[in-house]
Amino acid sequence: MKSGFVSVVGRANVGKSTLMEKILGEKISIISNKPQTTRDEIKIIYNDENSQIIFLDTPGIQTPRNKLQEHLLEVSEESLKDSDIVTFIVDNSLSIGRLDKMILKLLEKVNRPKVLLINKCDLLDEGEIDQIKKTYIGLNMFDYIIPISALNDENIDKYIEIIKEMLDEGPLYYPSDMITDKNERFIVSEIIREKALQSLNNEIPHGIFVRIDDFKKRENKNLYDIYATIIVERTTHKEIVIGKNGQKIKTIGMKARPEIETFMDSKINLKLWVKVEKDWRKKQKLVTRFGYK
Ligand code: GDP
Ligand code: K
Ligand code: MG
Repeated sequence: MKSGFVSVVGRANVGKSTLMEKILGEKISIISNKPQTTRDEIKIIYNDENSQIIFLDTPGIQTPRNKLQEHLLEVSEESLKDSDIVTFIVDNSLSIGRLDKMILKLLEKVNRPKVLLINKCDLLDEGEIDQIKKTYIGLNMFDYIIPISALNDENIDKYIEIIKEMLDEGPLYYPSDMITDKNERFIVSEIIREKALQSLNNEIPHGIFVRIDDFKKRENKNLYDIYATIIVERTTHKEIVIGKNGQKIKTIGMKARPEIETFMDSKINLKLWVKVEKDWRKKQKLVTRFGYK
């Protein structure tokens, strides 16, 4: 039995969540066009007859500007140290950008085998892929460099094969039918948060948090009552999330409910509230209370 932990790092929007989703074939992490939607570390567990790979999907690394972002960077560093293999994902950019350089510096300190995935190769021609490959070969840091397209499921099987080859013999760390170590509440809150972000466009950049207040199955019924609160930073934001005549919050609920029903395989009665916690991201105490630590 081969098993072990593989951390997956890369700046926001290179396609980490898309890759994880493809590996599992199910919605586990959150996909969004906006950076920093994956706030918490999520373990994605891949199982087959003779291996178990635990992927650590980390939040997008950004230059820390506030307490929440500082915390995100710490999470990334921690999961690097905890893992047997490190995967660094970049996208189709032809040269190494500022944030990628920052991550490379972080990786230099980590004495683990490293795989580089060049994602979004569907947007590149052969010559461009070679050019990016050469740039990274020049760094002398990676044991393998694999061009992939997470979106089109290209070369992901090759990546899994290489990971299996590199891992040592090990135990079954988690029950083999477990797909993620995050509980249902967390995933439900992520679905609501994703729908809120989609419905709000850029009106409230990143300043929302979804708290599950109640999560109960009705006796003798395939029906859950789920009560959740969308927490915003400002009163003006609260008005935006509620919308004219409550239209916006209604839309968020309508989009989230069918997805939660699919995920839970059950009927859902979803009730949403909106509450202001002033500048919650700046206050470390609240960041901690909301479970980021
Ligand atoms: P993350 O922030 O690293 O988790 O990135 P996401 O998985 O959320 O992806 C960010 C955006 O890139 C989304 O719009 C994805 O659809 C897109 N994307 C991801 N992988 C690919 C790929 O292989 N090719 C292309 N063209 N787009 C991709
Ligand atoms: K994203
Ligand atoms: Mg993500």
